[in-house]
Amino acid sequence: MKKIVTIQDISCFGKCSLTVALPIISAMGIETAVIPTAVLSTHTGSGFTGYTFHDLSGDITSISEHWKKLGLEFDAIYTGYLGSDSQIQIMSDFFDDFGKDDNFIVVDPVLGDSGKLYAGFTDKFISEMKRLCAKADYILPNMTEASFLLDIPYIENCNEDSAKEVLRRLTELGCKTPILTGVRSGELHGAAAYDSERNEFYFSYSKHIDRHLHGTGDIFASVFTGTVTLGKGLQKALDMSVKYISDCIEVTMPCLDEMWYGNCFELCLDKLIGYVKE
Ligand code: PXL
Repeated sequence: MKKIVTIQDISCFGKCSLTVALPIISAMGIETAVIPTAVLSTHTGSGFTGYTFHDLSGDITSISEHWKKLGLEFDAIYTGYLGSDSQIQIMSDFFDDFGKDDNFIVVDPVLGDSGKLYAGFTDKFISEMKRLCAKADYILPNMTEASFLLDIPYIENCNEDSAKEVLRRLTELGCKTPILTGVRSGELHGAAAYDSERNEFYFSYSKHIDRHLHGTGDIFASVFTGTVTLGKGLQKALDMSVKYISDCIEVTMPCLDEMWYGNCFELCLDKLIGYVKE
């Protein structure tokens, strides 16, 4: 069995980060080890106020020390939401300890959405995140995150030409294969990737639905990491992630009143399992 370790927070309620990554990667038939970076009562996105935040930085280091003694190895290391500047340094050390020639690192540089930073993030955090991106094989920013990583204005409707330009600039951070989500082509919405070693661009789209659903980026990153871990290649990884996101949005739209804080991703896990078998 393939084995991924994913390192991000547990938002106890709100369907994002570990409560999304764990079921999705497991459904893809991949063993999922986790290191929780923090425990929050809810996610910090719009709609929730007064959330609790318990930092687990000390535990990350002791878990990693124990794993080193056990000699554990992973096919992929995938980080998501990180809670502080120092956690980024801890991740960087973790990459040094567990990164190998035959595994790969995915950094989802969770910073914000819809042109805005998430609560609590600072300029220092952004510059630390840039340094973490340099150590990754794949980074998966949305347009908001790309604009903060590159110090460029947020592009509301990013077309293919702009996406190519943003992707080229993202490689200057030091990551050879950046992926940009939230790319638009006419009535379509999707993602683009750039393999800078081959100088090739990849695109994948589905129907655009004009509604932001929280946790979508975490679903994308989980499916993408799982698909690459299964050895299916970059185009297939984009296609499966975009298709599954579209399935999730479609099942969530009829129950938005109840489901304003996340996606009903559980209702279409069967489709994802089908895509893995294709
Ligand atoms: O979905 C990204 C995410 C993960 N974890 C926490 C968040 C967010 C986005 O707001 O607040 C705690």
